[in-house]
This record gives sequence, C-alpha cells and structure tokens, in this order.
Amino acid sequence: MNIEQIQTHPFPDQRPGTSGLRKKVRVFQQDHYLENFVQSIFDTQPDLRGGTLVLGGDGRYHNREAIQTILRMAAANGIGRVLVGQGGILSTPAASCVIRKYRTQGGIILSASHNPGGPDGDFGIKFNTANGGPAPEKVTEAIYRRTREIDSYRITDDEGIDIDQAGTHTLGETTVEVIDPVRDYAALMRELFDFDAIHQLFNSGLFRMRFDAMHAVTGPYAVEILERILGAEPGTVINGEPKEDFGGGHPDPNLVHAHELVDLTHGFDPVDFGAASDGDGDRNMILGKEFFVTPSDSLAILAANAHRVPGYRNGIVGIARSMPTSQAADRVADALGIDCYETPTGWKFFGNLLDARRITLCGEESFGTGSDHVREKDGLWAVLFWLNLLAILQQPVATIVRDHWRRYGRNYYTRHDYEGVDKAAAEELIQQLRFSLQELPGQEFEGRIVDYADDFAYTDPVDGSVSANQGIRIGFRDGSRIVFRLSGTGTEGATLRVYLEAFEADPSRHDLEPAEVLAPLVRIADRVAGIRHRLGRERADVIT
Ligand code: G16
Repeated sequence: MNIEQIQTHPFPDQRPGTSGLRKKVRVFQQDHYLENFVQSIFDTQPDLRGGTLVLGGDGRYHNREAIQTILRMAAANGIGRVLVGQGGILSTPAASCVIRKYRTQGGIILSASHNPGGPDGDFGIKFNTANGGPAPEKVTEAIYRRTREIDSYRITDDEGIDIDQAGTHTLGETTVEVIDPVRDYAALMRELFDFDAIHQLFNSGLFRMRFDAMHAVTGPYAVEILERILGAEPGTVINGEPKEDFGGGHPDPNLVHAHELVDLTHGFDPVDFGAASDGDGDRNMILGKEFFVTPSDSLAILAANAHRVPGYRNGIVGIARSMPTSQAADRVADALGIDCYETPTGWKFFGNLLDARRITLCGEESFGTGSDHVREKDGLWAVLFWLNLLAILQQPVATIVRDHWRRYGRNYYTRHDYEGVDKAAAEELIQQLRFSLQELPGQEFEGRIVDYADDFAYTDPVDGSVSANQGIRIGFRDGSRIVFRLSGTGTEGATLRVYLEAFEADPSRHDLEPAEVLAPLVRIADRVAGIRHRLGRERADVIT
C-alpha cells in the first residue's frame, strides 16, 4: 500500500447546513470535493488517529464510491479501525447506535436524508461525534474552517475492499470490519420495547399495519424487526428494497410523498396502522385508520405515555422540541412537572441536553422523534413505540390521539413550504421581517393581537454556546403562533418554511379541519411577510 499526498484547492461552499454537507451528486463527483471534506474531518478530529470510525450510508447513488474513497483515506490517515455497514448500508440511527455501543471516536454518515437520489439527485456527508450524535456547531465550524485552507489530502493507492461480505480486512495498518447493519440496532430495540406484547398484537388477527420504507435504507431493518422478529405478516413492509434512486421517489415520509401508504389507510378495508421512514431512517410518519398524527402531537403523546413502555418505565426527566415544533409537548411536560426545552431546528441541538441527562425524549415537527437511546432521531424506534402503545392500550390510533387532546387541548398545526425560490428574495423577506419585529407587538390581525415577535436565539444551557438568527417567531395573545425560517437542508435556491399553530382547549372544537382553523394565520403570514409579492408564489409547494 502506498500513501499518496494529493494536491488540492479549497472549495468555498463546504459549510455544513442543518445536517451535514448536502449538495447535488454532481457537485460531490467533482475531483477532490469529497476528499477535501473528509480530510478536513480527519485534520480536525485527532482522536480518530489510532481510534475507531463508523462508516455507512443510506445506499443512495454514489454511496459505494464514496465509501471506498473514505476507506482509502482512513487508511492513509492512520485511523486504527473502521466499522463499515455491509453493502455500505447503515441507517442514521443505527450508525449512532454502533458508535455508542462500541465506544468509537465517531462516524461518517453518507446521506442527504429525505432529499431525492440518483445521478441528478442529492448526496450528503456528515460527521457524528463519539456520543453518537451529529457534530455540534463548534465542530462543524472547525471542519468548515479547515476546508477553507486545505491544500492536500492523503489517500492510499489501494483498489478498495469488498464491502458486500461481512468479515475483517486490512488496508495497510487499518482494520476494516464489515458489520451486519441491522443486528446491533435490533438488539437495542428489543431492550426498549415489549416485543412479546407487539408479537401478540400482530398475531391477534385483529390488527394490520403497513410500513413504507420508500425504497430507502429502513427496508432491511423493518423486514428483520417487524416481519421476522415480531411476526407481522409478510408484505407488511412495502417498498422494502433499498434502491440507489429510491425507485425514482422522494423518500420523505409526509402526506404528499408517502401517498401510497396514505391510500392504504383509507377507503375499502384500510389498515389499522401505517408508518413510513425516510432516506436514512431517522424520520417517521404515523397514521391510523383515516387518521394522520402530526409529528408534534406524536412527541407529546409518546411523552405522556412513556411510563407504559419498558425502556421508559421509570419516567422521563425532561423533553425538548425544536422551536417551530408545536407546543403540545410543553403541556405534557407541565403536567408531568418536568422541563421542556425549546431548541433551534437541527438534531445536533439535543445532544448536550441528552448527554447531561436533562431530557429523555425529543422531537421536531419535521417528522423526527427520538430519545436518549441514541443521539439521532429514529424512525423505526418511533414506530415500535407506537406499536407498543397500541398493544397495551388496545385502542385505535385516533382514539389515543383524541383522548390526548381532550386532556391537554389540541394544537392545530401545519407547515407551508415554498421550495426552490429565489435565494436573494427569500433572504430579503426574512430581513424585512427582522426590521418589522419591533413594531409588531400590540398590532391586531384578524382579531388576533401580537404578543411578541422576535428572531429566535438559543443559549445552550449546558455549554453556554449561543446560536442566533434561528427563525422569526410571531406569537399572539391567544397562544397561536407563526414562525418563518429558511431551510438549511435544501440544495437548490432557497426554501421558505412557514409554521402555523393555533391552540384549542374546547373538545367540541377538536374535529375541525386544520386547514380551516389555520386559514386566518396563513393570511396573516402572507400579509406580514409579503410572501406572494416577494416570492411570486400563489401558494406553498408542500403543505404538511
Ligand atoms: C434535518 C435535521 C432536522 C431538521 C430537518 C429540517 O433532518 O436533522 O433536525 O429538522 O433537517 O431542517 P430544515 O428545516 O433546515 O430543512 P434530516 O432528516 O434531513 O436529516
């Protein structure tokens, strides 16, 4: 094996966003592009030298090539051992699980999550630290700074290794272990949930579910856990074969992109329970018979019922939600007498709270729910949590949710996304909102009076770090809220996200159409921000 020192030049656009570096596949295919970023990780993470690195991805187009490149760079950079998922596969939560279980020094996950794949699709890379979680901002900023000055990287001239067979290989001084991507994760799920109760539920003949893996990474995980271990009927997992282009689909588990699953919960002979996960397995969508559970409600319901599930039998110590996530979880935390933290968008902001044992559960409106079992959001975990509750409560999903609303009130919620809009226009829109913040409090819009208006800033209670400019919040005296922010995960133009929320305590008003309840807030959002006028869009592209 020869180590080569390749001369390179910095790329100006390698600052990680909400979750790692995401770009078009063609950007990553440029000479040196991936290598520069990987070398910058190795240069800024000295513990990896002689240590262990976890490596895997969601199986999307370019995954295999990238894995071979990273293996050769790991060997050239003195990484002691690499644990790589067989076939290059590791879901994001499974990677987090493996990093923690084997106490490794970190991991590299190759994924652009819910973004489409294929030669014209997206690719991504992110570094997770030794706690199993996405690198916090101080680490991603250090990596970014390094990408701005890099002038060479190290790589071996090897052919690469066979990652399709489990086993141990050597690349120079580096040991490469190709591991079963499912085994450790499935074992962890067995520790947390009552598998016997779920098994009985599937065997009762009274319950049917479908899990939509969307031709993404969770297929093998769901088939193993739901069908093989828990005895769900064959065919429970649909679109279970991972494909490099996700079968041409958009692996984002929401009402728009997972419509095949949504249809199975409606019409003639609907299934009792539907669930889906995304490209890299960290998101989840939960459906009952003709019923959609918003991710914000899901977090609140899991928190209120956690004591019923083996892994959380002793109760939860606290909850965290991202700022735009509805305030449903806050009410549960109040009732339980525990803290509820409001963090910026991005799972990385939960890491310190979890490590410091200030919270047990956390979640985001963007179809993310998780707990202290790993340091990533976890799609299948959420599905198993729901299955465990369904097995114990023996009630339909809709009944569980309605009971919850009756007790805590309902937070009507929706998110409007304006995708691929002109970046400068979107930035200008946010900037104008910032300018108007001071004037808004006290103003009345459609009978609602503005209580506060600010640009959300977060001070991490554990390490004191401050993250500013995290989204514009406009809160009204009746508890309703509008939040505006620009997505940090897109790869084309900009995406404006508008989050709308209205609270309703009266149970006789819990069965209204969310679109109807929230329509006045949609109008207010347009009036305050000038969305149609500034972006030239009549309506949102995706409403979830
Ligand atoms: C990522 C982050 C999440 C975030 C979501 C949306 O999810 O991990 O924390 O909520 O993006 O972010 P944005 O609104 O900036 O697009 P994933 O599933 O894409 O990794």
